[in-house]
Amino acid sequence: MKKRVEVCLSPRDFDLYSEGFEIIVVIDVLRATSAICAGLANGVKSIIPVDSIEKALEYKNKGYLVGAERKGQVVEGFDFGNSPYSFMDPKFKDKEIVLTTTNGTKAIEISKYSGQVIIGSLVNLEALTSWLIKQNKNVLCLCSGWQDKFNLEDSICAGAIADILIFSGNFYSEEDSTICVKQLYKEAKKSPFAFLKASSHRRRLKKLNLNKDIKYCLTPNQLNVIPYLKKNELVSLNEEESLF
Ligand code: 3SL
Repeated sequence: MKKRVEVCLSPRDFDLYSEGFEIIVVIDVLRATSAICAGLANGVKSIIPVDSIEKALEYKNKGYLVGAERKGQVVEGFDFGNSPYSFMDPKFKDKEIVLTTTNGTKAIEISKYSGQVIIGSLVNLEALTSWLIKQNKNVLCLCSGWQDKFNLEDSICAGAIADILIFSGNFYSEEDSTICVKQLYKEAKKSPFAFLKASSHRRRLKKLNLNKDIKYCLTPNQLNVIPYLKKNELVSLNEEESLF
């Protein structure tokens, strides 16, 4: 029997979609889920996502390396922010680090009680979709958006996941949100970077001189990593491991 894949366009709508999905793919292409993939692919042991600066501070006071981003910038007093390049720093190798971001870590927090959280982005699109096709589970893609608003980059990534899963023949969808993002992805597929030129978050990050991060995050299929939430930590799934 075919499984279902659907897309929730904003964390604000999550309650409308959250039932009946064993897997929740949290997507925050610019930049949280791309940074998480980059970190785990480059040897970070685990990443503890937290949804507030207060919780992040508690970890910092216990001696953890803690990243904190709000509105695209590193929060004063923290070790790093949300750039995928910070996560590639050899000093993070084999470390358990903590991260809080404006939207991505909040989306992880709200979804963790509804299904197995998996981290998705354009950078791990191929690895992620090949794995999802093999699981035989209902999949919900949750777009982190920007402060509860729809955004283009998470939507095209969700569209790509839904499109690839449905094309495999093992999945179907029913929701208009899923049809809509599949169409967007078809428009964006040739060059996500060019397609997103006018998007609000690309403009926001460009103003902060983060073009290098944008290029990295919008380049599909660079990493063979599938981060998943294990208790309260994001870790990389290894090939022999089965989650269900
Ligand atoms: O909202 C988030 O979680 C971040 O990814 C936003 S930013 O790209 O770091 O500005």
